[in-house]
Amino acid sequence: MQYPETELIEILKDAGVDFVSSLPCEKIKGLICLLREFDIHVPVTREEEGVGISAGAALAGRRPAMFIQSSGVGNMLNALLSLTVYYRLPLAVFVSRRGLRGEKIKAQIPLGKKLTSVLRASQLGYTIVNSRRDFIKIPEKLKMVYREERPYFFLLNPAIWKNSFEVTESTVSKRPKTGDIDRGMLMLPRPSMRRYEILKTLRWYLKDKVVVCNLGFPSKELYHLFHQPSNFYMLGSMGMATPLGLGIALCSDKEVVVIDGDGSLLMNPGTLATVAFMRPPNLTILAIDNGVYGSTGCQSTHTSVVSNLSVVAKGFGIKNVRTLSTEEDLKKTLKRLGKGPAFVHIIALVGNEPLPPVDLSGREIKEMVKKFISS
Ligand SMILES: Cc1ncc(C[n+]2csc(CCOP(=O)(O)OP(=O)(O)O)c2C)c(N)n1
Repeated sequence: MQYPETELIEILKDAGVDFVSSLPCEKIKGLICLLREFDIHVPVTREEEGVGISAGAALAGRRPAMFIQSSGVGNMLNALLSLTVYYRLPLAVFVSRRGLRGEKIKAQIPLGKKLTSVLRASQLGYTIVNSRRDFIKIPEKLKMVYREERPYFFLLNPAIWKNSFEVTESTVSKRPKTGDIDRGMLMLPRPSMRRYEILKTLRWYLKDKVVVCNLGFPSKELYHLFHQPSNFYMLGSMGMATPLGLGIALCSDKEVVVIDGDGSLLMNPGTLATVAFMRPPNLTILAIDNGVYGSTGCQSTHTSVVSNLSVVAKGFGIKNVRTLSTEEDLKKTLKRLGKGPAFVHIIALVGNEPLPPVDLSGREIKEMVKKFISS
């Protein structure tokens, strides 16, 4: 029997979709894997960016579609209304719906629950696709998108993908396993540790500091390895770990360490310019760069192929930038890091430690960290 993913891709191809962009959600990792079948597939760094790129593609005569998580609808709204709607451009947006009943990640609920209200308030049309049987509704609506030149949403229930194929790390990650990594003229050291091993090494360094940790597996791993009341676990809000850490550092004398990821930094890289501009001496960013979106199926990020975050941080004006990949270098560097703001770029292997979610509520995390900051 055909997989739901292949069936959906065929519907899109039949409708003449010839330009796709995406930002992964764990629930649609199989679907994202198949997007390479399209003429052009652009993996974007932020959903809003995808709206702009799709608008350009539409101007050049293409039929664009996007694949994102429902949280990303929040990121794209302004561009969608002021660009796609205002200029009357077509865009089909396939949304992996989160925050429904049974959602394990509670931070998905506030926007997830309001998603249809947000779309209605913005006068954006949508079709709810709860099961594979609902695929029958899609072709007509797709025709309408390209005929009437307007955006339209397809809200995909996670239950659709129950009988999907397995996606493994090796099918999606592009980072070479051996040898130094060549990014044009810029060599990066060969990775030797996964995020989990890196976090293990950091125990002594993180102790009694405010630690803001990236969402998904990074927070699960930190919670499991080294929970302390000064750890702020991001449970959602991709791209907000460094801004949150910056805000704390600017308003407190505590040492603040952000554990961020390449995917999340690429979603909101401008924050590194703000860090450089504000120059908080008590802020250190540990950028664990495994070259993938680790928490959503290990799809490659641009750092695994072309982009170098050390150069980005320097270019934005951060002076104290270190690049490393071994346990020994990590320990040595952190012992003599000097004044912040500092950006420690740690090149890492792909891989997550299978662990349960952080079992603290947002409110518990807030109270715990607030108390520590004011102590
Ligand atoms: C706006 C938005 N889009 C997509 C997601 C889905 N998502 C959750 S974690 C994640 C990957 C984060 O990757 P990275 O920062 O590189 O960290 P890693 O897990 O690789 O350590 C993605 C894409 C999300 N939470 N929010």
